[in-house]
Amino acid sequence: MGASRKIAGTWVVMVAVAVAVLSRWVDVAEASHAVYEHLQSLESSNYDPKLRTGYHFQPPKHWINDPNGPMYYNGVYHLFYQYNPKGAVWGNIVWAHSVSTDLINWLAVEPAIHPTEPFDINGCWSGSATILPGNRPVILYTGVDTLSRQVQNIAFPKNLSDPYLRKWVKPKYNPLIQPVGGINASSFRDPTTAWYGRDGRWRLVIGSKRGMRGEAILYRSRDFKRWVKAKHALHTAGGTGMWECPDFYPVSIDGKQGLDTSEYGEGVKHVFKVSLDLTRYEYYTVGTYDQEKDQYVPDGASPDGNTGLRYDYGNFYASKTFYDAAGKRRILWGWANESDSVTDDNSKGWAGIQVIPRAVWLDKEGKQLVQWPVEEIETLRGKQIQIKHKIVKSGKFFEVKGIQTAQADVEVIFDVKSLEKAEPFDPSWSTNPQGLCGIKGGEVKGGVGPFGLFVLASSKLEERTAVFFRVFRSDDKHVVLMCNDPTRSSYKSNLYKPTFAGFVDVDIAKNSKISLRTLIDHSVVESFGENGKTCITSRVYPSLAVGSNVHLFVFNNGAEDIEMSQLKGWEMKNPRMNDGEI
Ligand code: DQQ
Repeated sequence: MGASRKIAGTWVVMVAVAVAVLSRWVDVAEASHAVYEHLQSLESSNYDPKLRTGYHFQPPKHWINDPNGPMYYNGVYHLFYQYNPKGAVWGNIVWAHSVSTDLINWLAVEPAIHPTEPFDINGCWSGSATILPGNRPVILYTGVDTLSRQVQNIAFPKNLSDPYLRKWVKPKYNPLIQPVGGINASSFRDPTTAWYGRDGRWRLVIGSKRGMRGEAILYRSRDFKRWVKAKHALHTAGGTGMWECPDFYPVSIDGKQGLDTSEYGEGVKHVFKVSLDLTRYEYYTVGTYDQEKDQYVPDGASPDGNTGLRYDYGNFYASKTFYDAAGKRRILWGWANESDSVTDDNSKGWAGIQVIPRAVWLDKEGKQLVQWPVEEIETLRGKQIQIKHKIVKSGKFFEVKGIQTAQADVEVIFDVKSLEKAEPFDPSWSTNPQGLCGIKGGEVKGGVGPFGLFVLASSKLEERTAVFFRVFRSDDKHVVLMCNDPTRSSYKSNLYKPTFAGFVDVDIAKNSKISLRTLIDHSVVESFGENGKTCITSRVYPSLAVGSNVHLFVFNNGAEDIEMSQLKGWEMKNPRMNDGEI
């Protein structure tokens, strides 16, 4: 069978495959997370530090999932997140809470929301923060009530003069919004940040589904207390299943500056993102929001569903953005689950991290977003090396020496001198970059590429994760694939080691150069292709390439020589990471 036929597939087949592959740790049911009752409250006797991240957001122990209600308030960044205080698998969820003044150093404060009331006694699930006029922050979250219905609740800070907003109160008039009028009570969750319309009404959406149609159900309110369901959803799409963690926000058509969630009008486009429970990946569209009709319509080039655009083509889910009024930017947080086995998660005593927060803005051409790690992360850069103008010959690799790279930030620019040997591109590959990377991984020789980095590698390359580009020639242009191939990342066999990939929207024939930045942190590799146009996060668990035995290589498995015009690498220091409560 031809390669193209192998990876061609309909929506249904792709979903079925994704579900089958992912169901080894994900229960694709209405609860959306696998439930391991016997492990939920099992304290680990040790908290294995070996592959813990050094500068990614992580509590000292136990399970974390979705980032919740990120906000900037009176000089402090707040990050809440779904947390199991008793074990390293999903369960017993509370809204854990950390604060920071720089998005890098975090202090843990007490959890903000616990299941205590009839309207949330069976779960305090994801939600968002909104800053109301008069500088008053509120949280909207999903509660699972005594009848196991998903309802939407509100919570307020108890004391606005506490700089860390440690205590939160839930008014007795909760729940604010209930699943009535035909709404499926077990598929009704994750309220967005609210936005304020020109007609004096607040709006928010809640993720849901009707049959297999994903829905963003819209509610309006004048007083933030009484919410009325709109006649039409803000947006829906057939065949996409449950929409978890919707996010809806404006972006400027010009420049990197972020916009407050209520901005509307000239010079503004909108972004709508959902986390698809069916595939456990996220997709977004860029489009137009008509506030009179309260409808969002994606642009033509921006498909809904699993062929659409992704913030990140790797292990990244349940993300949420917020407007950072201090930095005048929109910041994205996303959750990277483990790819390790549940037994190993349990014996490590920890599971899940948040990726490095990223500034996000609309690309110049208006068709996609661009993301870049917040600049504050650069304050962690320590010892540096730089290499310039090195030819990487066909089939060769070399080691980057001079810094430790278990915890590093690496920026590299490749110069592609000739595209003559680029492999032909089969058009049927165009909707499945991940499948293409699966058959043309880092070891498979090509024409122009694969070229890139072997990160978290052992000294003799027995273990390595390949992050690379591969250039194809199609009828009228060149197609650039960016790929993360962890198939040789570890000797351990019980790991989930999928190849992850996305295409990079770059005119390589015109530019000739392409850039790659990779944040390496023990068991996570976060890569940004062509200045943040395509991003891939991958979790890996080497057994040899650990600590001071981690190496970094540049490789080229293509027939064409490549010039590495520049490589800069920095060791990354440890920030304060939730090491004790305030
Ligand atoms: N996680 C939360 C839900 C959300 C899901 C529960 C997404 O609110 O839909 O922990 O990961």
